[in-house]
Amino acid sequence: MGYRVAVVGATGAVGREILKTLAERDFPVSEVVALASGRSAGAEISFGEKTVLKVRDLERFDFTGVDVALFSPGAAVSAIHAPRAAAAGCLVIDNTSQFRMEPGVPLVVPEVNPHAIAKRPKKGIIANPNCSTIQMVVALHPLHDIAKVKRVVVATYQAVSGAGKEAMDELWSQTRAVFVNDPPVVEQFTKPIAFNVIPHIDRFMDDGATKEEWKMAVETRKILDPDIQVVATCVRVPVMIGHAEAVHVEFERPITERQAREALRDAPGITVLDTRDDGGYATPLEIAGEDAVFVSRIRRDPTVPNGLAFWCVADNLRKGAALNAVQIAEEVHRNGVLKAGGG
Ligand code: 11C
Repeated sequence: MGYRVAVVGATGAVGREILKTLAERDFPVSEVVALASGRSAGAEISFGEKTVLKVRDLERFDFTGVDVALFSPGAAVSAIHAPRAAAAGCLVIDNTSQFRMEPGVPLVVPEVNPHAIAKRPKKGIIANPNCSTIQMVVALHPLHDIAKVKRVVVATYQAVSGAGKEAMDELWSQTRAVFVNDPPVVEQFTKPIAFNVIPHIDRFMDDGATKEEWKMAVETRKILDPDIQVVATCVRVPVMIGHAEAVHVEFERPITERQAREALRDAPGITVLDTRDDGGYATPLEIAGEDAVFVSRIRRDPTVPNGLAFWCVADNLRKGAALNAVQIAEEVHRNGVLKAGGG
């Protein structure tokens, strides 16, 4: 038994990672269809070591008979084609920001709220959270179970791959330009990203926060607990893959460092790397390609009652996007919500 699976946005950084993740894991697949815009139609893309898929035009594709579609084409494209796929009977797992906060659309991190997809959603769409939210809620969840998170202050250090393949190319070409004394060409970001950091991800909102910062707050509340207060500062850094976060948490009840460390160690999807000596913490460069959320620098925050601080790092293309989406597919397969041949 296997599912007919569509990957939408297959030629993008996340789409490619979804194909790679699907091929690596045990998700039962009978056929994979790679879809992208008409511009990419006809291009060839690998699925595993032996299969080459010909990319098909999303606009002309009929989703009838496709069991599950993993979408990562950009919010505007998902807005049109995800409901079309769902109306054809396909279960959509959407990685864009388009549907995340819509009532009736579950927003899911399988380690945290698998119960949100115990039934097939009426709209036929399950949303994958933003990458910076996913890794934070994976780390907060076991601590929340012990002492109830009240407030989070977080600063992010986000890799350029979060902004797509062209952004990765821009970091590369600007870095090279510095060495050969060429002026940097700035297209994907507001300022040069090579040898710089930029405190601006996604658009500005009326209150002065950016939409990336807003997403971290509202998505955390939808996934973990509607009472949690979050204030974020999201920063783009000249790193190719791997988002890092400095997280400061205030809890309702006391929690010791030792309790936190043990809970994090026992939690699914987390690796604690925290030896309090030179190099005894995770950094993006060494965790790119890994599935886990890495937690380091766990310590008490003495400036608030019941405070803890930690550092967490994850591969934003994998756990932050493709892997989480595939884990959602695995969960609906495991719990019987997904059925081959429709339903
Ligand atoms: C970034 N977190 O690093 C963003 C990418 O809402 O799905 C994901 C944007 C989103 O730029």
